[in-house]
Amino acid sequence: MPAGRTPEILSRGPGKAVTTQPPTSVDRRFPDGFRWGVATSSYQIEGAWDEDGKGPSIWDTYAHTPGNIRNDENADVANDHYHRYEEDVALMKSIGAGAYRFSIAWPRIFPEGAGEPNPKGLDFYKRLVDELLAAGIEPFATLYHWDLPQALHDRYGGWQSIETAEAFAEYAGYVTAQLGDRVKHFFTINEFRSFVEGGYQAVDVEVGGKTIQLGGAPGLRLSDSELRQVRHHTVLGHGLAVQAIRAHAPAGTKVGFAENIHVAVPVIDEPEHVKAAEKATREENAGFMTVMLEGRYTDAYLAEAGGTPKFTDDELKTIASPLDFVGINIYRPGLYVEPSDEPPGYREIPVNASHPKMQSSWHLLDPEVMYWAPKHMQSIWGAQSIFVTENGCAAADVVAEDGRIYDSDRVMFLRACVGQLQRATSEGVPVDGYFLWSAQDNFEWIWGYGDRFGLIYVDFETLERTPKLSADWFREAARRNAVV
Ligand code: GBH
Repeated sequence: MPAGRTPEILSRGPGKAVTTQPPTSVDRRFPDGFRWGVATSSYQIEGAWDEDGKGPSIWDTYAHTPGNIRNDENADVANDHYHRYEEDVALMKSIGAGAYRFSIAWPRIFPEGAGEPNPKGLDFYKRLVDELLAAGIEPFATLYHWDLPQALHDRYGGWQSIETAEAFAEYAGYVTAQLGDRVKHFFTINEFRSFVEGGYQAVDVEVGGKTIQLGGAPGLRLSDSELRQVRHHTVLGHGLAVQAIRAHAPAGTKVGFAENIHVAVPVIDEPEHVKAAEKATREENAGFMTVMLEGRYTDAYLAEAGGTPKFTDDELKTIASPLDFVGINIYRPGLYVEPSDEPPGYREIPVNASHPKMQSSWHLLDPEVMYWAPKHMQSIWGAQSIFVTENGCAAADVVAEDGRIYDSDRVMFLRACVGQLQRATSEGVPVDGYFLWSAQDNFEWIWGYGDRFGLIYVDFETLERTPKLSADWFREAARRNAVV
């Protein structure tokens, strides 16, 4: 086609200009009151690992042990957020975030895991929350994002023992009573699946010619039956914490979990296939989400290798304590299924080697998970308030000569994901907010500082922060409350 000519498909007959759409077509908007937030976690950004009376966590210990983290990095300083939180809140405001999901480091509050609280640790979160509220950013706090007090690991073997679940509830009751005047939404535990499977049954992985353990702290290699008991203690810890929060936090405090849903995606959007995907999602999450929402382990889960975990009916009731909302972290498809005439009524299908990926080695790309995950939460468990507590991707970000960071691949990823989320809300799926992972580049666990997930670029030499192109995209989406 000669340059300068309007392609046939764009012209509306002779002489008529192409009519441009209004800035946001109504059908791409989210419901009123939808929250646009960003997320982080304590160990990944705070630094100040031994300041103001903080006790060590299992992640301090793990990262200080050579060979555990790619390139032997640690988060002793990380983003130095502990000292730069005012700047970080201002940056969040400038990129248009209306909500912020952060986590509280348990060993700052109880350096020994239990017993005497440390007022200076608590004070940091009070100052942070005051700063957020002054900036018009709504705080959402996660109580456990994997940085278990080392003392509890030494004393009880961490989540291997019920004592850790009980200590978690005590900490949850205390900290929500202290912060409940200014924080209205709490998440108990972040990604049960990731820290349990990864931390308590580690497996080796080859990275750049060396072998490291996939998963992370505490880096144990338990048997299947031991692992099943650990899972049980974490969901019990969640349930006990919910009860402690109801007992001690101010009335009206809202609580839920934040789990990485292992979501089954139907390849074909047709009722039989969708039903197969719902069955698979329920079974795939049996040890965590399903028991928290149903108060029972599925028969298939109880029959699996490793035997039945030890539990009582009372514990099951506690585990399924009523919640105000559910939080789901959504990054990748968990599995693809098709219907089957054989029990259990679905069949997992292999993932093609050519399946597209984002930068992290585990990060298979399929934006439709942002549609199916909340949709399944509603259709399987009748969820009435859903938050997407994390979604985002790592990208190979570099600072261009003009000083900017052109992460067009992240913009593509976000637009596609948020588009599918909007498809769900437009069908009436009750999603009340979206938290992008992450506010800033940070310490990505065993992968160290290589996998950048931020809307804001961080130079880890100077700790200078620079919003990326994707931050512009986020600000505009939040401003219009729509897919842009
Ligand atoms: C979340 O985990 C975390 O909550 C957050 O702290 C983290 O920084 C962020 O997402 C980005 O990773 O068996 O190959 O899938 C993300 C999900 C689950 C990814 C466990 C890695 C193990 C490797 N993670 N998964 S694999």
